[in-house]
Amino acid sequence: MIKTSKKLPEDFLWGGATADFQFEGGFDEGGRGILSHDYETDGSQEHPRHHTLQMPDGTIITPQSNFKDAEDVPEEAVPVFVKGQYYPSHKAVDFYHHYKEDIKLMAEMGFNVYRFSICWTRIYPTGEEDQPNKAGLDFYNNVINELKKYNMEPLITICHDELPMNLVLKYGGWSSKKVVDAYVKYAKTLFENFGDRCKYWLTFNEINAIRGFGQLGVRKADGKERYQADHNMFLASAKVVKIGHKMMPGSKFTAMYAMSELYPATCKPEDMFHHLQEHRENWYFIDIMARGYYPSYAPVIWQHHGFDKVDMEPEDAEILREGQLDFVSFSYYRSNITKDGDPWFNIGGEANPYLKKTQWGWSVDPLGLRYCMNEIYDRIQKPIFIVENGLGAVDQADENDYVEDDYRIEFLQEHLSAMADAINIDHVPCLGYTMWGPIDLVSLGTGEMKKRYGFVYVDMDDKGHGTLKRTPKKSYNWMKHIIKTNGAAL
Ligand code: BGP
Repeated sequence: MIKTSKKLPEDFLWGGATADFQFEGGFDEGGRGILSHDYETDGSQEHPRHHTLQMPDGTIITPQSNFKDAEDVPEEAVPVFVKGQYYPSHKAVDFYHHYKEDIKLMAEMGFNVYRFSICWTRIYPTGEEDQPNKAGLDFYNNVINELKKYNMEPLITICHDELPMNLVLKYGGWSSKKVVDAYVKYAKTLFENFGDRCKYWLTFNEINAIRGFGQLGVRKADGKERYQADHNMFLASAKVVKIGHKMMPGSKFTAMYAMSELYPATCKPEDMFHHLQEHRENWYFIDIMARGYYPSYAPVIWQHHGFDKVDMEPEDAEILREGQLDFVSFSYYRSNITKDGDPWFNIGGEANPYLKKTQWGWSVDPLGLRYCMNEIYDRIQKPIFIVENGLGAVDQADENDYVEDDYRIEFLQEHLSAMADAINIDHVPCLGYTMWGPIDLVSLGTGEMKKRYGFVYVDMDDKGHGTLKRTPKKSYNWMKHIIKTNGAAL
């Protein structure tokens, strides 16, 4: 068989992706306001949200010890900081003070794109000020200028699962149209200040996957409340896309979806049909935002979640139509399985007997990446962009902080090859690839440092101790070579 070339198109964008609260630190510097993520206190995944809370009489309560589920938390409890407790988002790996060094490391690897999120509360500390915070604008201006120095294209996530805490406490997050207005004002400020140098914009991270923080800030949203909040986010995104196109001719917009590829457990027709329905839980978001209207199957989903319809204003359809995305971006870490008779939500990838698993039980499925690239493009017919992918692993550093991460090289080799096949053999137009966490950062799911993704090791532990020294891993030079050959060496 002839070996198909893995060489990618000349203008392919190679890079990495980060989120502000997992990377920046400096949480109380430069006038930054309090963010919903600042209250996440531990790595327990058993409880939807991990805030330490305070009752109006001053009593401190913690969801971990007092409540089975976020719904059981009294409405009047508000999140508080507890002195001496370590909060990962406060320090993270301190990109705030290391951005020059970090961007240089990325540039030396050959990156020509860097996806990062802007921290909403650095720009508007409460979300409600009339004027933006100058120190916040200065910080991101410096970051963008530094990227431009190395000819790296910024890909900006406007909102990565976060909200200014003030908007959470005052309005209940995305349940309120006030938050839509606050987001539009915030995005316009970004376009005014950075639009001359930034072409690629991403309105929301993993919009189909967020619950709680991302929508309501401190409480898990479900049923109609959740879908109503999603509707407000769709409107917010569409409004901003329209404004952005006008303010920045040639700008390109996307939103980002969590795309675990889904497989039916068997070829039993009932499993297949169940798979179709469950798959639509993801398509719902992509279809609405990329095609600009609610799909015909939407009522099936609503009814499944216990309500008849999402409330909409007469003008909403037009807003969605005018604010369609230019390309579709997604994260891909694993595949999962659906099965008739199991709850609506899919069962984990660990159930797939054909696949290896990561240390966190995530299935390793490179062909699933090629499959979903094809699937998205077949459906939407707009270019795609893989904006997150990678292997979270426990890295063992030697006395010089050097990590021989052959397992990461193997993971990337397989996934990048699958991506190249989707582009070269299947003719899927793909703008680029940004590996998640190119420099080690705090894990979103576990809140820990020990789950690392990077090409660069950062000396920092789960409790916030470490020198923050950056040391390239073995995968750093491997990736550098792949980028240098534009994929041909895969
Ligand atoms: C995605 C998020 C990222 C990120 C990544 C890896 O869902 O957009 O913020 O952290 O997943 O997940 P984790 O950190 O849990 O391994």
